[in-house]
Amino acid sequence: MREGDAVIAVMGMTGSGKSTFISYFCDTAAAGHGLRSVTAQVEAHVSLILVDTPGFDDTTRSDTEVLREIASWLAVTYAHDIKLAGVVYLHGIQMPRVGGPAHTNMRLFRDLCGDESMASVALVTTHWSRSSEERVAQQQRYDELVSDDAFWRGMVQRGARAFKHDRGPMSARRIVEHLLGRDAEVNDGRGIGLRVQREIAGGATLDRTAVGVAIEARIEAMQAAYESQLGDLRRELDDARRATQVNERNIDEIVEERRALEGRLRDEQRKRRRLRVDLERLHQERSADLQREAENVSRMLEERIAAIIAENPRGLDQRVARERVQRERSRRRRYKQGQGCFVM
Ligand SMILES: Nc1nc2c(ncn2[C@@H]2O[C@H](COP(=O)(O)OP(=O)(O)OP(=O)(O)O)[C@@H](O)[C@H]2O)c(=O)[nH]1
Ligand SMILES: [Mg+2]
Repeated sequence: MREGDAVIAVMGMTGSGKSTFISYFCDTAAAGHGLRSVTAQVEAHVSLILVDTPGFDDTTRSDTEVLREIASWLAVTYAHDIKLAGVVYLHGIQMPRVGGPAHTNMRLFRDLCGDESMASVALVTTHWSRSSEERVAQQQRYDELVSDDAFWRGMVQRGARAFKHDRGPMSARRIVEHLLGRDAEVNDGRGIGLRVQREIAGGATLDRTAVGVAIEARIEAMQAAYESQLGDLRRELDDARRATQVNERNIDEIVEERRALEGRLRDEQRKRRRLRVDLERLHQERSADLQREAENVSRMLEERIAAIIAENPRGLDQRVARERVQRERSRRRRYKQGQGCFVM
Protein backbone atom coordinates (compact mmCIF):
# COMPACT_ATOMS: atom_id res chain seq x y z
CA MET A 1 0.00 0.00 0.00
CA ARG A 2 1.22 3.48 -0.80
CA GLU A 3 0.44 6.84 0.64
CA GLY A 4 -2.55 8.33 -1.08
CA ASP A 5 -4.21 5.00 -1.73
CA ALA A 6 -7.88 5.12 -0.85
CA VAL A 7 -8.90 2.09 1.15
CA ILE A 8 -12.54 1.03 1.23
CA ALA A 9 -13.68 -2.06 3.09
CA VAL A 10 -16.48 -4.06 1.48
CA MET A 11 -18.59 -6.01 3.93
CA GLY A 12 -21.84 -7.96 3.91
CA MET A 13 -23.24 -11.46 4.06
CA THR A 14 -22.10 -14.36 1.94
CA GLY A 15 -23.47 -13.98 -1.57
CA SER A 16 -24.46 -10.34 -1.07
CA GLY A 17 -22.16 -9.42 -3.97
CA LYS A 18 -18.89 -8.20 -2.37
CA SER A 19 -16.54 -9.81 -4.88
CA THR A 20 -18.81 -8.82 -7.76
CA PHE A 21 -18.83 -5.21 -6.55
CA ILE A 22 -15.04 -5.20 -6.33
CA SER A 23 -14.73 -6.82 -9.74
CA TYR A 24 -16.26 -3.71 -11.34
CA PHE A 25 -13.12 -1.84 -10.37
CA CYS A 26 -10.64 -4.59 -10.89
CA ASP A 27 -11.10 -7.77 -12.86
CA THR A 28 -8.96 -9.87 -10.55
CA ALA A 29 -11.54 -10.44 -7.82
CA ALA A 30 -13.32 -13.69 -8.45
CA ALA A 31 -17.07 -13.72 -7.97
CA GLY A 32 -18.19 -16.74 -6.05
CA HIS A 33 -21.02 -18.97 -7.09
CA GLY A 34 -23.12 -21.04 -4.76
CA LEU A 35 -23.53 -20.76 -1.06
CA ARG A 36 -20.07 -21.27 0.36
CA SER A 37 -18.06 -18.22 1.08
CA VAL A 38 -15.35 -18.04 -1.52
CA THR A 39 -13.62 -15.09 0.06
CA ALA A 40 -11.38 -17.06 2.33
CA GLN A 41 -9.24 -14.12 3.28
CA VAL A 42 -9.10 -10.41 3.28
CA GLU A 43 -7.68 -9.40 -0.09
CA ALA A 44 -6.35 -5.94 -0.81
CA HIS A 45 -6.21 -4.22 -4.20
CA VAL A 46 -3.92 -1.36 -5.07
CA SER A 47 -4.58 2.39 -5.69
CA LEU A 48 -8.26 2.37 -4.98
CA ILE A 49 -7.99 -0.48 -2.55
CA LEU A 50 -11.20 -2.37 -2.05
CA VAL A 51 -10.92 -4.86 0.75
CA ASP A 52 -12.99 -8.00 0.40
CA THR A 53 -14.03 -9.40 3.77
CA PRO A 54 -15.89 -12.50 4.97
CA GLY A 55 -19.41 -12.02 6.36
CA PHE A 56 -20.53 -13.05 9.84
CA ASP A 57 -22.70 -15.77 8.33
CA ASP A 58 -19.77 -17.65 6.83
CA THR A 59 -20.63 -21.32 6.37
CA THR A 60 -17.13 -22.49 7.19
CA ARG A 61 -16.18 -20.25 10.11
CA SER A 62 -17.73 -19.05 13.33
CA ASP A 63 -18.43 -15.38 14.08
CA THR A 64 -15.40 -15.46 16.38
CA GLU A 65 -13.07 -16.56 13.60
CA VAL A 66 -14.54 -14.05 11.16
CA LEU A 67 -14.12 -11.26 13.69
CA ARG A 68 -10.53 -12.32 14.38
CA GLU A 69 -9.78 -12.17 10.68
CA ILE A 70 -11.46 -8.83 10.01
CA ALA A 71 -10.23 -7.26 13.24
CA SER A 72 -6.64 -8.34 12.82
CA TRP A 73 -6.52 -6.80 9.34
CA LEU A 74 -8.22 -3.64 10.54
CA ALA A 75 -6.08 -3.36 13.66
CA VAL A 76 -2.76 -3.92 11.94
CA THR A 77 -3.51 -1.41 9.17
CA TYR A 78 -4.69 1.13 11.74
CA ALA A 79 -1.52 0.62 13.75
CA HIS A 80 0.39 1.48 10.53
CA ASP A 81 -1.69 4.60 10.16
CA ILE A 82 -3.59 3.30 7.14
CA LYS A 83 -7.10 4.68 7.53
CA LEU A 84 -10.22 3.67 5.70
CA ALA A 85 -11.80 6.18 3.33
CA GLY A 86 -15.10 4.42 3.87
CA VAL A 87 -17.02 1.20 4.26
CA VAL A 88 -19.51 -0.40 1.88
CA TYR A 89 -22.09 -2.71 3.41
CA LEU A 90 -23.89 -4.88 0.87
CA HIS A 91 -27.29 -6.40 1.38
CA GLY A 92 -29.18 -8.60 -1.09
CA ILE A 93 -32.64 -7.09 -1.57
CA GLN A 94 -33.92 -10.38 -3.02
CA MET A 95 -34.05 -11.90 0.46
CA PRO A 96 -37.73 -12.20 1.34
CA ARG A 97 -37.27 -11.08 4.91
CA VAL A 98 -34.50 -9.62 6.99
CA GLY A 99 -34.37 -12.11 9.80
CA GLY A 100 -31.85 -14.28 11.60
CA PRO A 101 -28.42 -14.15 10.03
CA ALA A 102 -29.07 -10.99 7.95
CA HIS A 103 -30.16 -9.13 11.04
CA THR A 104 -27.25 -10.38 13.13
CA ASN A 105 -24.84 -9.44 10.39
CA MET A 106 -26.19 -5.88 10.26
CA ARG A 107 -26.00 -5.49 14.02
CA LEU A 108 -22.45 -6.76 14.21
CA PHE A 109 -21.52 -4.46 11.33
CA ARG A 110 -22.90 -1.48 13.25
CA ASP A 111 -20.98 -2.48 16.39
CA LEU A 112 -17.82 -2.94 14.36
CA CYS A 113 -18.02 0.55 12.81
CA GLY A 114 -19.55 2.50 15.68
CA ASP A 115 -22.16 5.20 15.17
CA GLU A 116 -19.46 7.86 14.97
CA SER A 117 -18.17 6.34 11.68
CA MET A 118 -21.55 6.32 9.97
CA ALA A 119 -20.87 9.32 7.74
CA SER A 120 -18.32 7.13 5.97
CA VAL A 121 -20.67 4.18 5.46
CA ALA A 122 -22.61 3.28 2.33
CA LEU A 123 -25.48 0.85 2.91
CA VAL A 124 -25.92 -0.77 -0.45
CA THR A 125 -28.72 -2.97 -1.69
CA THR A 126 -27.79 -5.50 -4.39
CA HIS A 127 -29.60 -8.22 -6.34
CA TRP A 128 -32.31 -5.92 -7.69
CA SER A 129 -34.57 -7.76 -10.07
CA ARG A 130 -35.25 -6.74 -13.67
CA SER A 131 -38.90 -7.78 -13.39
CA SER A 132 -41.03 -4.79 -12.48
CA GLU A 133 -43.37 -6.98 -10.45
CA GLU A 134 -40.53 -8.21 -8.24
CA ARG A 135 -39.12 -4.72 -7.98
CA VAL A 136 -42.33 -3.51 -6.36
CA ALA A 137 -41.86 -5.98 -3.48
CA GLN A 138 -38.14 -5.18 -3.35
CA GLN A 139 -38.87 -1.45 -3.18
CA GLN A 140 -41.14 -2.11 -0.19
CA ARG A 141 -38.34 -4.00 1.53
CA TYR A 142 -35.92 -1.20 0.71
CA ASP A 143 -38.28 1.38 2.25
CA GLU A 144 -38.62 -0.82 5.32
CA LEU A 145 -34.84 -1.21 5.63
CA VAL A 146 -34.21 2.52 5.68
CA SER A 147 -37.19 3.46 7.84
CA ASP A 148 -37.06 0.73 10.50
CA ASP A 149 -35.05 1.24 13.67
CA ALA A 150 -34.28 -2.47 13.79
CA PHE A 151 -32.52 -2.19 10.42
CA TRP A 152 -30.86 0.84 8.82
CA ARG A 153 -32.76 3.84 10.15
CA GLY A 154 -30.41 4.51 13.06
CA MET A 155 -27.35 4.27 10.83
CA VAL A 156 -28.92 6.54 8.18
CA GLN A 157 -29.81 9.10 10.85
CA ARG A 158 -26.16 9.16 11.87
CA GLY A 159 -24.96 9.89 8.37
CA ALA A 160 -24.84 6.58 6.52
CA ARG A 161 -26.25 6.78 2.99
CA ALA A 162 -28.46 4.04 1.53
CA PHE A 163 -28.03 3.12 -2.13
CA LYS A 164 -29.67 1.02 -4.78
CA HIS A 165 -26.90 -0.73 -6.63
CA ASP A 166 -28.78 -1.90 -9.69
CA ARG A 167 -26.69 -0.57 -12.57
CA GLY A 168 -23.56 -2.67 -12.31
CA PRO A 169 -20.36 -0.67 -12.71
CA MET A 170 -22.22 2.64 -12.95
CA SER A 171 -23.89 2.46 -9.57
CA ALA A 172 -20.77 0.87 -8.04
CA ARG A 173 -18.71 3.86 -9.19
CA ARG A 174 -21.30 6.30 -7.85
CA ILE A 175 -21.13 4.64 -4.43
CA VAL A 176 -17.34 4.77 -4.28
CA GLU A 177 -17.34 8.39 -5.48
CA HIS A 178 -19.81 9.24 -2.73
CA LEU A 179 -17.53 7.71 -0.09
CA LEU A 180 -14.42 9.43 -1.43
CA GLY A 181 -16.35 12.72 -1.53
CA ARG A 182 -17.52 12.24 2.05
CA ASP A 183 -14.00 11.45 3.18
CA ALA A 184 -12.71 14.65 1.58
CA GLU A 185 -15.57 16.63 3.10
CA VAL A 186 -15.78 15.17 6.60
CA ASN A 187 -12.24 13.91 7.29
CA ASP A 188 -10.13 16.12 5.01
CA GLY A 189 -9.33 12.97 3.07
CA ARG A 190 -7.49 11.50 6.03
CA GLY A 191 -9.82 8.55 6.51
CA ILE A 192 -11.52 7.21 9.60
CA GLY A 193 -10.90 4.81 12.41
CA LEU A 194 -13.71 2.34 12.94
CA ARG A 195 -14.78 1.75 16.52
CA VAL A 196 -13.15 -1.68 16.65
CA GLN A 197 -9.89 -0.20 15.34
CA ARG A 198 -9.83 2.48 18.01
CA GLU A 199 -10.81 0.01 20.73
CA ILE A 200 -8.02 -2.42 19.84
CA ALA A 201 -5.49 0.40 19.44
CA GLY A 202 -6.47 1.46 22.97
CA GLY A 203 -5.43 -1.98 24.25
CA ALA A 204 -8.79 -3.76 24.35
CA THR A 205 -8.92 -7.50 23.83
CA LEU A 206 -11.48 -8.54 21.19
CA ASP A 207 -14.02 -9.66 23.80
CA ARG A 208 -13.97 -6.11 25.21
CA THR A 209 -14.75 -4.42 21.91
CA ALA A 210 -18.38 -3.55 21.17
CA VAL A 211 -18.61 -6.13 18.39
CA GLY A 212 -16.80 -8.72 20.54
CA VAL A 213 -19.23 -8.13 23.41
CA ALA A 214 -22.15 -8.72 21.01
CA ILE A 215 -20.60 -11.94 19.71
CA GLU A 216 -19.84 -13.12 23.23
CA ALA A 217 -23.46 -12.49 24.24
CA ARG A 218 -24.57 -14.72 21.38
CA ILE A 219 -22.13 -17.43 22.48
CA GLU A 220 -23.41 -17.16 26.05
CA ALA A 221 -26.97 -17.61 24.82
CA MET A 222 -25.93 -20.74 22.92
CA GLN A 223 -24.13 -22.06 26.00
CA ALA A 224 -27.20 -21.47 28.14
CA ALA A 225 -29.37 -23.31 25.61
CA TYR A 226 -26.96 -26.27 25.51
CA GLU A 227 -26.72 -26.36 29.33
CA SER A 228 -30.48 -26.47 29.59
CA GLN A 229 -30.73 -29.26 27.00
CA LEU A 230 -28.02 -31.14 28.93
CA GLY A 231 -30.09 -30.78 32.11
CA ASP A 232 -33.10 -32.26 30.32
CA LEU A 233 -31.00 -35.12 28.99
CA ARG A 234 -29.60 -35.93 32.45
CA ARG A 235 -33.09 -36.15 33.87
CA GLU A 236 -34.21 -38.26 30.93
CA LEU A 237 -31.23 -40.54 31.45
CA ASP A 238 -31.99 -40.95 35.17
CA ASP A 239 -35.60 -41.82 34.31
CA ALA A 240 -34.52 -44.32 31.67
CA ARG A 241 -32.07 -45.97 34.10
CA ARG A 242 -34.66 -46.19 36.86
CA ALA A 243 -37.25 -47.72 34.54
CA THR A 244 -38.03 -51.35 35.37
CA GLN A 245 -37.93 -52.38 31.76
CA VAL A 246 -34.56 -51.11 30.68
CA ASN A 247 -34.51 -49.98 27.11
CA GLU A 248 -30.81 -50.14 26.27
CA ARG A 249 -31.07 -48.48 22.87
CA ASN A 250 -32.80 -45.53 24.43
CA ILE A 251 -30.06 -45.10 27.02
CA ASP A 252 -27.37 -45.37 24.35
CA GLU A 253 -29.11 -42.76 22.27
CA ILE A 254 -29.38 -40.39 25.19
CA VAL A 255 -25.74 -40.91 26.11
CA GLU A 256 -24.75 -40.27 22.49
CA GLU A 257 -26.82 -37.13 22.38
CA ARG A 258 -25.25 -35.96 25.63
CA ARG A 259 -21.78 -36.50 24.23
CA ALA A 260 -22.63 -34.44 21.13
CA LEU A 261 -24.02 -31.62 23.27
CA GLU A 262 -20.96 -31.62 25.51
CA GLY A 263 -18.83 -31.33 22.38
CA ARG A 264 -20.83 -28.33 21.21
CA LEU A 265 -20.52 -26.73 24.61
CA ARG A 266 -16.74 -27.15 24.47
CA ASP A 267 -16.76 -25.53 21.01
CA GLU A 268 -18.57 -22.50 22.43
CA GLN A 269 -16.09 -22.28 25.32
CA ARG A 270 -13.25 -22.39 22.82
CA LYS A 271 -14.82 -19.59 20.78
CA ARG A 272 -14.96 -17.44 23.91
CA ARG A 273 -11.30 -18.12 24.65
CA ARG A 274 -10.40 -17.14 21.09
CA LEU A 275 -11.91 -13.72 21.67
CA ARG A 276 -9.52 -13.01 24.54
CA VAL A 277 -6.76 -11.65 22.32
CA ASP A 278 -5.21 -8.25 22.01
CA LEU A 279 -3.51 -6.68 19.00
CA GLU A 280 -0.16 -8.33 19.67
CA ARG A 281 -1.58 -11.83 20.09
CA LEU A 282 -3.89 -11.40 17.11
CA HIS A 283 -0.96 -10.33 15.01
CA GLN A 284 1.27 -13.16 16.21
CA GLU A 285 -1.39 -15.81 15.73
CA ARG A 286 -2.37 -14.41 12.35
CA SER A 287 1.28 -14.49 11.25
CA ALA A 288 1.49 -18.11 12.38
CA ASP A 289 -1.68 -18.90 10.38
CA LEU A 290 -0.24 -17.21 7.31
CA GLN A 291 3.03 -19.10 7.75
CA ARG A 292 1.11 -22.38 7.88
CA GLU A 293 -0.84 -21.33 4.81
CA ALA A 294 2.38 -20.49 2.96
CA GLU A 295 3.72 -23.94 3.86
CA ASN A 296 0.53 -25.53 2.51
CA VAL A 297 0.89 -23.58 -0.74
CA SER A 298 4.50 -24.72 -1.02
CA ARG A 299 3.48 -28.31 -0.50
CA MET A 300 0.75 -27.98 -3.11
CA LEU A 301 3.24 -26.52 -5.57
CA GLU A 302 5.63 -29.42 -5.02
CA GLU A 303 2.76 -31.82 -5.65
CA ARG A 304 1.82 -29.89 -8.78
CA ILE A 305 5.41 -30.16 -10.05
CA ALA A 306 5.40 -33.89 -9.40
CA ALA A 307 2.06 -34.19 -11.21
CA ILE A 308 3.31 -32.25 -14.27
CA ILE A 309 6.33 -34.53 -14.47
CA ALA A 310 4.17 -37.63 -14.13
CA GLU A 311 1.64 -36.39 -16.72
CA ASN A 312 4.22 -35.68 -19.37
CA PRO A 313 4.57 -38.77 -21.55
CA ARG A 314 8.00 -37.87 -22.93
CA GLY A 315 9.30 -37.02 -19.52
CA LEU A 316 9.99 -33.56 -18.26
CA ASP A 317 12.76 -32.67 -15.92
CA GLN A 318 12.27 -31.18 -12.50
CA ARG A 319 13.74 -27.82 -13.57
CA VAL A 320 11.33 -27.27 -16.50
CA ALA A 321 8.31 -28.27 -14.41
CA ARG A 322 9.40 -25.98 -11.60
CA GLU A 323 9.80 -23.07 -14.01
CA ARG A 324 6.38 -23.67 -15.45
CA VAL A 325 4.76 -23.67 -12.01
CA GLN A 326 6.76 -20.60 -10.95
CA ARG A 327 5.63 -18.72 -14.06
CA GLU A 328 2.02 -19.55 -13.30
CA ARG A 329 2.52 -18.61 -9.68
CA SER A 330 4.05 -15.20 -10.36
CA ARG A 331 1.34 -14.46 -12.91
CA ARG A 332 -1.24 -15.16 -10.23
CA ARG A 333 0.67 -13.14 -7.65
CA ARG A 334 0.87 -10.12 -9.99
CA TYR A 335 -2.82 -10.56 -10.51
CA LYS A 336 -3.48 -10.66 -6.79
CA GLN A 337 -1.34 -7.62 -6.11
CA GLY A 338 -3.86 -5.84 -8.22
CA GLN A 339 -1.85 -4.58 -11.17
CA GLY A 340 -4.22 -2.81 -13.47
CA CYS A 341 -6.61 -1.97 -10.67
CA PHE A 342 -6.14 1.72 -11.09
CA VAL A 343 -9.62 3.08 -11.45
CA MET A 344 -10.46 6.55 -10.33
N1 LIG B 1 -28.68 -10.42 -9.87
C1 LIG B 1 -27.58 -10.06 -9.21
N2 LIG B 1 -26.66 -10.99 -8.94
C2 LIG B 1 -25.57 -10.60 -8.24
C3 LIG B 1 -25.39 -9.25 -7.81
N3 LIG B 1 -24.21 -9.19 -7.12
C4 LIG B 1 -23.71 -10.44 -7.12
N4 LIG B 1 -24.51 -11.29 -7.81
C5 LIG B 1 -24.31 -12.74 -7.98
O1 LIG B 1 -24.45 -13.34 -6.70
C6 LIG B 1 -23.49 -14.38 -6.52
C7 LIG B 1 -22.62 -14.08 -5.29
O2 LIG B 1 -21.88 -12.89 -5.55
P1 LIG B 1 -20.44 -12.66 -4.91
O3 LIG B 1 -19.97 -11.36 -5.47
O4 LIG B 1 -19.57 -13.83 -5.09
O5 LIG B 1 -20.82 -12.53 -3.39
P2 LIG B 1 -19.84 -12.34 -2.13
O6 LIG B 1 -20.49 -11.36 -1.24
O7 LIG B 1 -18.46 -12.03 -2.59
O8 LIG B 1 -19.91 -13.76 -1.46
P3 LIG B 1 -18.83 -14.50 -0.49
O9 LIG B 1 -17.47 -14.29 -1.08
O10 LIG B 1 -19.29 -15.89 -0.52
O11 LIG B 1 -18.96 -13.88 0.86
C8 LIG B 1 -22.71 -14.44 -7.82
O12 LIG B 1 -23.27 -15.45 -8.60
C9 LIG B 1 -22.91 -13.10 -8.45
O13 LIG B 1 -22.83 -13.16 -9.85
C10 LIG B 1 -26.41 -8.30 -8.13
O14 LIG B 1 -26.35 -7.11 -7.78
N5 LIG B 1 -27.47 -8.77 -8.84
MG1 LIG C 1 -16.66 -13.05 -2.32
